[in-house]
Parts: sequence; structure tokens; C-alpha cells
Amino acid sequence: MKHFLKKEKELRKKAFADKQIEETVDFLRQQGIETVWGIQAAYDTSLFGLKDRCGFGSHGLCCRNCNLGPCRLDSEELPLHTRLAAPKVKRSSCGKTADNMVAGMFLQTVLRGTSSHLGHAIHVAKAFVAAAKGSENFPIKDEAKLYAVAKELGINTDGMQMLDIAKEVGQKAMEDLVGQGEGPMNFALALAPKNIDKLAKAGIVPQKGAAEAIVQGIHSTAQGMMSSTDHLIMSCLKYGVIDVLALYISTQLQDILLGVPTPKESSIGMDALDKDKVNILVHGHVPVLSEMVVHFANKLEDMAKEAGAKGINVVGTCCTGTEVLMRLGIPMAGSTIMQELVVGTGLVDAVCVDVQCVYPSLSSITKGLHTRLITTMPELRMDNDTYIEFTPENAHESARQIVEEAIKAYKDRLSDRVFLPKAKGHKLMGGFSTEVMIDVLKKLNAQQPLKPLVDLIVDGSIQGVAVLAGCLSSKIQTDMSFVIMAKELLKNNVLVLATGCAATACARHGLLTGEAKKYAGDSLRGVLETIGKTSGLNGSIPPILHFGSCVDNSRCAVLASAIADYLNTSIDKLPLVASAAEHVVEKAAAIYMGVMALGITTHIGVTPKLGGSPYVIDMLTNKLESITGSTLIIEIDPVESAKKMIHHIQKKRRALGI
Ligand code: XCC
Repeated sequence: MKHFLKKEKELRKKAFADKQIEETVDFLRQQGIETVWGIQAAYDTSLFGLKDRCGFGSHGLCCRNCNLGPCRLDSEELPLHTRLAAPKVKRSSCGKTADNMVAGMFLQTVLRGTSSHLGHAIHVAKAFVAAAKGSENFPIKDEAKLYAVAKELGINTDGMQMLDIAKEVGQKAMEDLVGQGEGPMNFALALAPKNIDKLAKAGIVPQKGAAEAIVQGIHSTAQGMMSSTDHLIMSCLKYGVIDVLALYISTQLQDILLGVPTPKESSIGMDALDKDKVNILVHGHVPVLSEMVVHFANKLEDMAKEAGAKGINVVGTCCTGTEVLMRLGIPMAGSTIMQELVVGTGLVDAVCVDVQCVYPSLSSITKGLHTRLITTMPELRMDNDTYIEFTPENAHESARQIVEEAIKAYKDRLSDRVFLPKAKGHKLMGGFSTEVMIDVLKKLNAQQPLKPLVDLIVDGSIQGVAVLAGCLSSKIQTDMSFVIMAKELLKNNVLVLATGCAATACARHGLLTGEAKKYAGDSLRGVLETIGKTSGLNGSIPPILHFGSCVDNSRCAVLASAIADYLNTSIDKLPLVASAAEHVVEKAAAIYMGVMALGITTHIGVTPKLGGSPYVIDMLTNKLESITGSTLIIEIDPVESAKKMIHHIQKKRRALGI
């Protein structure tokens, strides 16, 4: 991995690709505020790499779990300047080898990711259970989706009332998430059944009561517990599958509560902030909260006007921003990695966060501003916050209070300390989903909607499908892994779906617009134009289909599963590939292990902390194929990455004889 770390450094030395980021980073630096990029730069300033990020940690060779340690291990895999500081030991105090340590640290990462998505799913399921009891806070918006999910779960809905069906669905979700029932998770049987069968043979089908499994998982990483490298990596797969199922449960329930997204135009960029209005930034992941904030922002416009503003402007970052974009067309002020910049403008009156991907630096940034930092969930409290707890029972009151707090803050806005970059944002189209795709395809073939799509893959008009997902990183040239890869994939007639921050990066570089179809190869462009006409989106259909937030990665898995079912095969046989090129958060590791477990070969770019164990790398990039049919591709260079993804697609095509 040494050469990857070197390449990483080269990539991050390139200029910012997004001018809004560049201008705002400069402005904040003048204000004495260092952002995620400034902190990274501090590691890049020394001679001989002496101030580099810790070489042991970067290779997964540092363990600080127990108080015999922290232990760091020597290895030929380490760069020279790190080896100079290495004790000549190949085992930790308790005797872990490098392989044990790397695999164990990786499992801890995956577990934190899975517990994040499980926590999200539990929040949504609680709101769903309240809805099923007839709560006014959460009326069920999408009955059709409720029936579809009930059917997938094998619930006989004949003669049942809608709320009774919802109660059963809610009960099955709760059983999966926190129950103690016997047998595989209910939702596991509805997603990718053929691949789940394969996993069953390997003994890693998740059982009901995922929360208990997480306890077992964390227990297994304690001192003196699981040390078999093979079993640690198999556990990563197992918790990856639980993660994907938690995503799937969240998406299904959110869709029933809030509606399946549909394509809509919106925009992304810091110019979504409005100097004349009360600006509320929704940030985090839980859309039942952010939708409620939008609802009360609309209701309390008059109050904002009394305070001297022209109205209330809700904007998003992160996945909760994506959720309100996909369903309500609310613009995004930027990607998650830009949260410090958006808040640092001084134009945000309240930043309302729920869970995950919220930088602790927002505490110090808001301290010097009028901006209220509103936290809403007990798992995420911050220094200097205003805590307004959001629960299914008090959803209305708390959302109202959040908006009122923002209006109060607006009156304190420091008009001489506001900044907006000169560079402009971009238009985009989002809101795609499996349901939207199937509806469009039904217009081409009502009986077998997947047939036209499969035919296009078979005749080569579409070479394969790539999903770009996951975070953005300050350790390389931010955004550009995805932008460069997307262009390469499109040029080679690969249909590109995008979610999460990867989608927002593509959007900020204009790739989610109709004009960007110019990047697609001839045959793919033809397909997109047909879909445009059939769907009524016409020329505005973009070449990259924005499939939603990170939990909506499950939408991509659902589509893959549907195609595999239609062909009576398993997902790993399809010309499909995914990438989390700029993975940052633990959740990304959990997702990529989960989608790999389902049979989708996945690429990661930014160097993972696995380099200390060539054995673990070989397991992930090679050996696991015999169990899952998929592998991990590790490659930092974006052009090379795209080549490897295309190579994988071609390999699968050949194996299918197409
Ligand atoms: Fe990563 Fe999920 Fe967070 Fe963006 S928001 S930083 S997890 S890509 Ni979901």
C-alpha cells in the first residue's frame, strides 16, 4: 500500500476542483478557521514524511484496545520512516499477529458502520410503529408501497385494514432489528434470495435481532476474544449483510411514510443560501425529522417575516439533504465534506443535525457566529449545542421549536460577517429509484418490464451498470475520483447510478444535468434519450441516475436483485460493479462489505487501513470470490480505477456469453 499513500499525496496536491470550495476555504482561513482540508495539509508539511499521518495506524498495525498497549507492529509493508520508529516486534503484547490485528481493527470499523445504519433503521422503525398506531405525526403517505412491502414479506393482506398491515410490517421490522425471534431476518428473504442462499452455506445469514448480533460482534473484538483472521473477515461479511439489510429496512419504511421519490429538478451549491431569508441547514441522515422541519418552515413563514426576513429557506447537506431533495426538491448547499464551509458563511441561522457525518468542528465554528447548532438525538450531543430532542411522540413540537429557534437566531445575524463564494452552483436532477425505473420500463413492455433493460445489456448498448457511492475525502483531490471515473464509465457505455456524497460530487460538477449526456458513449446516449422520451423527462434526463442517499444504496441492490431474479441467476453473475472511491466513514466499510457479500464486486480508492496484512488484502481482493462471487478492487488512480471496473464488467459479460 506504500505506493498508494504516495499517489494519494500527489492527488491531494492538485488544486481544488470546485471553485466554491476553494473560495470559501480561503475566506475561512483568513478568519482563522481551519477546515478538513487545512488539517490534512498540516500532515503534509514536514521533511521526509516525519509528520505524515501515523504509518502504523495507516496500515492497521496499531492497536490501542487494551491497557497492555497501545501496541504497534513492525512490518516490511511500512514506509522506511515509519519502520525507523518500529519496535522490532511482530506481535502485540497479547500476541496478535499483523494479520489478526489488521482484520480485528477492520471488523471494529465495520461494526461501527453497521451499528450506525442499524441505529438509523431503529429510529425510522419507531416512527413507523407510531404511524401504524395512527399517529397524527406520521400519516402513511404511500399505501401502494406498503402493500408492495407487505407482499414481499409474505403478509396476506386480504381483507386487512391499512393500519393493521402497517402494524405487521412494523412488527417484522422490529423483530429483525431488535427482536429475539428465531430464523433469518424477515427482510433478508425479500432481498437477493439467491445470494442469501449462498451466504447461508457459508454460515453468515443474519438472524432476527440484529442489535443482539452487534453486541456479539463488539464482544468478539474485546481483548482476548476472536483472533482468527479468517473468522474476523467472515464476520466483516456477516455484519456487512446486516448493514445492507438495515439500509433496506430504512428505505422501505421511509418510502411508506414519506413516499417513493420521483425524478425532480433542483440544485446544489452554496448559492442555495439566501441572504434575505432565515436559512435552516438540515444535516444528518433521518428524513422523518428533516421533512418535518420543511413542513414547519412552510407554516411559520409569517413569523419569519415579522422578524424582518423575506421567508424561510431550508437547504440540505449530507444524506438528509438528499432525502428532502429527492422527495421535495429542496436544494442542497453542498456535500457533507462542505459542512464547515456552509456553516462558516455566517448565513446559516440554524444547523439542525440528527445523526452521523456531523463534524465536531461545527461546535467551534458556530461559537464565533450567531448560528444555532441544534442537536436532536441523544447519540449525538455537541459542545455548544441547543438540544431539542426529536421523538416520534413529540415530532411536531420539536420541529416547530427548531424553526422558531432559527427565526430567533436570524435577528442576531452578523451582517458584516457573511460570505458567499462568487462561483455558482449547478442544476441537477434527482429522485430515481427501482420503482421509477420499472414504471418507465413498463411503458416499453408492460408484461416483462425488465426485458427491455436486459435486452439492451445483452446487445451491448449498455455494457453494464456501475454504482458510484460513498463519501468524499480531503486525502485526495476531493470529488475527482468520482468525476473522472464517471466520465470514463459513461464513455464506455456503462450505465451509472449514484448515491450519497458520490452523487453530490457528480452534481457539483454538472454531471446530473441533461447536457452532461454528451459524456456518454453513442449507444448509451441513445438509450438515455429513449428513457427520456418514455418517461416524459425528455432532454433533461441526466446520464447519471441519482438513486438517493446512502441508505438508498439498497435501492441499487433491489434493482440488481430484480434483474438477477428475472434471469434466474444470482447477482454476482451480472455485469455490475460498485465504487466507494473516497470512502471515509465507517458506514462505507460496512456497506461495501455488505454489497460484496451480495455478490457485487466493489472498488475502493483512498488507501484503506489494511496494508499491514497482505494476507487480509488477498482475502478481500481474491479469495472471498469463492464464497460471494465478488471481490474488492483497491486502486487509487481514478482512470486506472475506471479501467478496472470496466474490465470487471467485461469479464462478467464474457462469462455470460454476451
Ligand atoms: Fe459518507 Fe454516505 Fe456521510 Fe456522505 S453522508 S460522508 S457516510 S457518503 Ni450519508
